[in-house]
Amino acid sequence: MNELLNDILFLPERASTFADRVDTLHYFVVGVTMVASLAVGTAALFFFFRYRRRKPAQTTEYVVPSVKTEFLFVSLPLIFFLTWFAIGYRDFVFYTTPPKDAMDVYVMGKQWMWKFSYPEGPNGVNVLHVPANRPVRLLLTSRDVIHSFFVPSFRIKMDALPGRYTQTWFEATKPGTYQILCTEYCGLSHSKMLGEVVVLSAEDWDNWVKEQRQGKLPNRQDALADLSLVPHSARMAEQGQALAANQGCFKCHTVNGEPHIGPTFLGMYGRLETMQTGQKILVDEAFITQSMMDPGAYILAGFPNVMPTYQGKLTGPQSAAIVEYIKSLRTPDIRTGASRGPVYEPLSQ
Ligand code: HEC
Ligand SMILES: [Cu+2]
Repeated sequence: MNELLNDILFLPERASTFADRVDTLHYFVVGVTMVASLAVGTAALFFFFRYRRRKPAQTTEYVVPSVKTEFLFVSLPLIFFLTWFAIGYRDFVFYTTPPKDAMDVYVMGKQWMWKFSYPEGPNGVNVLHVPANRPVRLLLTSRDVIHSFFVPSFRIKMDALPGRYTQTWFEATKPGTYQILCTEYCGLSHSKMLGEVVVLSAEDWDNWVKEQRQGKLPNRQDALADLSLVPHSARMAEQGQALAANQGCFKCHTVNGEPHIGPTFLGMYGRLETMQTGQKILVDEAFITQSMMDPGAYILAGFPNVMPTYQGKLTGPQSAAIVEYIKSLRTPDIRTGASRGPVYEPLSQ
């Protein structure tokens, strides 16, 4: 039945947990509107003939509709619209909330390819390997212009923006190969910016990870070329640590829990920070990246606005590596508390 409906509406295969939800709502909306427009069309045709003007002098009698019919005409569509909204809202929450145990993959779009890096090391160009039946969270960014990551069979689509992270997630339901398209016009070869997601069974996935560890992927060097500052074999967090040292982050940030000119990196990820404006922000990948690219956008309460911007100094994979490094400094004890103030009083006070 579902396959037939897919064919009628020319929908692509459904291969993620999200696809079923999207399509159910889609069928519901399309089905109801089709039935409704058919009913309106038939009624119109019927009225043309039944109430056509028969004599030149014929007049139409004045009709006063009952409150009941008026009520019916208002409430019936309203009920449908509200139901669609409720289902859509429920699915939206599902779609925007990656499960806590999701596996992270960094995605970088650039003219005209997709690069994927896993926190554990392996990298890929245009081919994303993931295990079936496991949630995967994608952290997307772009090296140049806006791109958009679209996997029709998963019904997911998310923009990749330069200097910023966006996220989306999916759980693939069956092993296979699925197409990735860029859906934001991004220049000359936009239409050739294609990739594929290879969904592997649990066993194949384990084998693939083992193979990657042994460095058998042919384009591995190529994918890591962006991280030229650090040895190619290092894991992402280690690469991040080397980059942070190289970029002078440790002049202002410690990793032992002590505040310095800036807040400590220890336990920073996942902390609920208070800004000078009183606004509270949860420190996630997007916020850490924004702090590096545009540090003046949000200033932490109790700290001076002295952090330089790293926009243009760090490539996408480099800032992803630093984010991964800061994430690796999670500690359960320090995580929930707010940052303490700086060790010195800022000059302006
Ligand atoms: C000149 C000192 C200085 C340098 C160098 C510096 N920072 Fe900062 N950083 C700060 C200060 C001060 C703050 C707090 C004020 C603010 O929010 O801008 C901060 C805030 C941050 C935040 C937000 C912290 C939070 O808890 O929300 C992050 C993330 C961050 N820095 C990362 C980095 C990284 C990564 C580097 C190196 C690439 C770096 N910083 C280099 C001084 C510095
Ligand atoms: Cu693109």
